[in-house]
Amino acid sequence: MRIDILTLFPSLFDGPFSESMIKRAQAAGYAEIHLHDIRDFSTDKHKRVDDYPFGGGAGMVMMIQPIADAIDSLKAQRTYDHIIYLTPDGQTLNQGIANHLSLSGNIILLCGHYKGIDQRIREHYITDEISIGDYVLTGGELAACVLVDSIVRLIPGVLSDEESALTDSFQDNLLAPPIYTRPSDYNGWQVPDILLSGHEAKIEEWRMQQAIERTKKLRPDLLK
Ligand code: 6GU
Repeated sequence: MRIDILTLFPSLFDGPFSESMIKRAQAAGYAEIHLHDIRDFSTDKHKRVDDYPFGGGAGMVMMIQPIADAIDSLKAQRTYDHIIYLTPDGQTLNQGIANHLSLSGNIILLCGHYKGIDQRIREHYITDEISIGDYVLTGGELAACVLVDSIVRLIPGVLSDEESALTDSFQDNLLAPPIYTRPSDYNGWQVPDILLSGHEAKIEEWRMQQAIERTKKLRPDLLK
């Protein structure tokens, strides 16, 4: 999968994309992530990318030209399955959306800043609008990192243990059961006996019960 990210702050992505799973996914060729500085596309002599809102009001608005030219230049090179705008008023990200997007070939992520982007970009270019939750971030960059992480780990082959994405919390609308590792007794804190029993079927049944109980208690909304 190829992911093109349009942002005013490309260096915000340096850390998250250069460690762990996303780093490995890129090195192994499963994901290609390209960062583009929106400011590079500004035709303004001062490289301005924002302007005052028509009608007045607080905050600046990201203007059409640099964003439109950036998206046009990408679309001239390949076709995109999704052109996604990260915005707090988008659809809230969930595992189903991540699963769906992980099947894409090429996607563009557009990160907004200031008060947001000119509405006409949303109307004429954007195919999906995604939020990562009901709170406000300074810009779409951190949200884009979250979205990329949630998608890339689902690309077949990226996770070392192919099983593990299947047993994630939320994959079946259930929270994951508790997990333990050695020692089985830590100063009197015991691992549940069933996990030491070697009874695979019983262990699976226990895990499913635990998952259902935890979900009922902590996230009953998932069971509806
Ligand atoms: Cl995608 N962007 C911003 N600026 N804030 C957010 C968000 C996105 N998702 C939740 N809060």
